[in-house]
Amino acid sequence: MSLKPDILSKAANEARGLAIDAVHACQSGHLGLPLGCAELGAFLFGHALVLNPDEPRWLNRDRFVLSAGHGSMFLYAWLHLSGFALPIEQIAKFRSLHSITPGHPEFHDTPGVEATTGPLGQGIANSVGMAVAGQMAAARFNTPDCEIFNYHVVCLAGDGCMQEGVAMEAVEFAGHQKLDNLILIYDSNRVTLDAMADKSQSENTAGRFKAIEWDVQTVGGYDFAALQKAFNRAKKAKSGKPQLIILQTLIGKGIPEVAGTQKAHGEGGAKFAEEARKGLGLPAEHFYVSDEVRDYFAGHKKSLIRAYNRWNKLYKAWRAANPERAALLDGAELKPTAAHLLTKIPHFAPDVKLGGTRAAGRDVLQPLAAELPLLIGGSADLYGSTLNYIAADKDFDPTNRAGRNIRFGIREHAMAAIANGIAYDGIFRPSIATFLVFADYSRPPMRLAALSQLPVIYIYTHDSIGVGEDGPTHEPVETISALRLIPGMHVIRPADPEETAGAFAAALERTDGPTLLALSRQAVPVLNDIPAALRRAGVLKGGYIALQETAPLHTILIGTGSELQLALAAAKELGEGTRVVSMPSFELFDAQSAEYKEGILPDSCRRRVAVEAGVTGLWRKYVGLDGKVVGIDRFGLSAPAPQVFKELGVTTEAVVAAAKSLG
Ligand SMILES: Cc1ncc(C[n+]2csc(CCOP(=O)(O)OP(=O)(O)O)c2C)c(N)n1
Repeated sequence: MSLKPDILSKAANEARGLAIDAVHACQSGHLGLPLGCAELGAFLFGHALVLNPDEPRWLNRDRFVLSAGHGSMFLYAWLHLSGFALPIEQIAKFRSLHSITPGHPEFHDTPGVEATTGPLGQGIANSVGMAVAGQMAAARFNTPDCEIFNYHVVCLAGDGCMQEGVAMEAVEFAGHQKLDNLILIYDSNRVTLDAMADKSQSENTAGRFKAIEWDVQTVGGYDFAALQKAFNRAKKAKSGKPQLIILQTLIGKGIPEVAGTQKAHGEGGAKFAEEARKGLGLPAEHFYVSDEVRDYFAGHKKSLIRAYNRWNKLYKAWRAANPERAALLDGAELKPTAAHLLTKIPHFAPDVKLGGTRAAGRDVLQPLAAELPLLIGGSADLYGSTLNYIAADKDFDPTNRAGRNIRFGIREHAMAAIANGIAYDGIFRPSIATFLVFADYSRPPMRLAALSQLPVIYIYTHDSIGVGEDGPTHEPVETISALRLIPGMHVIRPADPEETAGAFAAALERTDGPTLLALSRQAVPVLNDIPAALRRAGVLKGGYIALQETAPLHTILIGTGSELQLALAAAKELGEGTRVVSMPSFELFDAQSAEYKEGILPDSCRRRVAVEAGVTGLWRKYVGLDGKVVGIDRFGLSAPAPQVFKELGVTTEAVVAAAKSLG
């Protein structure tokens, strides 16, 4: 379809009107970006993006990510105008309870929203993840005569996103990986929140991006022909580089009282709504959209659906001609059960000698990767330690887009945000790895994965003071508890190889949120006294009886991860009335029925001791005020691991003493 600047220009002003009215109605929100980028919105949603508003998750859609999530009214206005299931009443309910137009875009709330954004910079990294997924999808599913996947990822970001460290990590990775299906549009309006941007930045953005192997164009924000030229060039570039378009805009354009200043960033301009509406040539009616604009977008939607139908025909032919690839792609919809996955993992030999549950993880991962070809992995330069390399496959890189192992470099924050992007994209299942203590470096996207219910798997190793010689900088003590506090995050800390098998199966079964697997560096004994099937199945319940008392119950010891062995050893000394509960996952245990939980931790037995090599606070919910926790409420020490455990009092003797002290 040819470019229609006149009607797009009219649509841009009407979108400005929607943003002004919505922000005015709730007296909050951000006008600066929706007003400053209105022409870009008209161009993208009224001309350039390949989408199907009736099928928002169409596999080959262009992905549009609003990284500057505070400008959410930009997205809502354009999703509304272009015919997504976002009616005008929802625009009028912007930011109100139970609307589908929350303050910042949320993945599950609104059709057409590709990613939850708002924490600045995340959306850029999410887009990089989507671009990775797009490259992988093309490599694994396209055939020489049939291009099923050729989508682009388009991201709109402001100064704030560009300043964030996570964005820098991600764009460096994108340049290195030559992700030429990625178009980043930088809303360069020279304003941030508090002040003009030159108060906090003086960089040469074009120079910065060129230095990290991006192509860069600069274009005025209000010239449709120039926008089209730049966008087409970016889409068709043969350089093999990701594409940056620096868009020169005027923040708050349309409200002259504030435009071009930081006063335009938020809701400040809303008080000039009536004058602004007049200045934009809009009638007094609020939430107004003209018939011409409606007709134009209705026509545009029809042409998008025609293109979608053409693709669908191609897709059907491709499915018929490539049944194996089609079946592989259908795997994106499959929900494997843990029980099924466990049948694929051979049992470990009772006398197996392994270097920690991380090594068990390595062995468990391989058959699962064979069973789930869309499972991919990555590590932040620690494959040698995290041991999560998918051995049957190779690296993902510009010469091998089908590779299932991603070398993220030492970029933990971007790694986790890129993994979110891969999960948002909807085709591949991402897992990533680093040392557990560096979860703090990847925590913001982990929180967003939980909020957005993304099934990302974190294989984080070196999970305690068992790290030993590397010392307190590398020994997580509070990290596991901190992760357990994220609503919706499942944390699983298995005790031995069979529990590790259960943990991986539980993580892969989950499709509605992220799972962290906390694995040990140091060797752990194989807990052969507990039947292997119970060790596996018990993990799926979060907690289970690892040692049944043989006399009337008088004490319950609760252990997790590498400390379960301490509880088991202590039980031998404490006598026949002692029960040991293995508790690899609080979240899975808490989700069990009241009867199940009562069966494991009967209310009648208050003599309880929990042991974990970490901070003690959260264990109170299982031991109560009457019980005791053997743990570590301080930082670790640099020494061989057995000495550190002893020095910090995480020992069998300490568990025995704690139990005896309960009287
Ligand atoms: C990680 C993070 N830090 C701070 C904020 C609060 N915040 C929202 S918008 C903004 C300024 C962003 O400036 P810019 O990207 O230039 O947006 P514009 O003013 O152009 O709308 C800030 C600091 C945030 N949303 N996320």
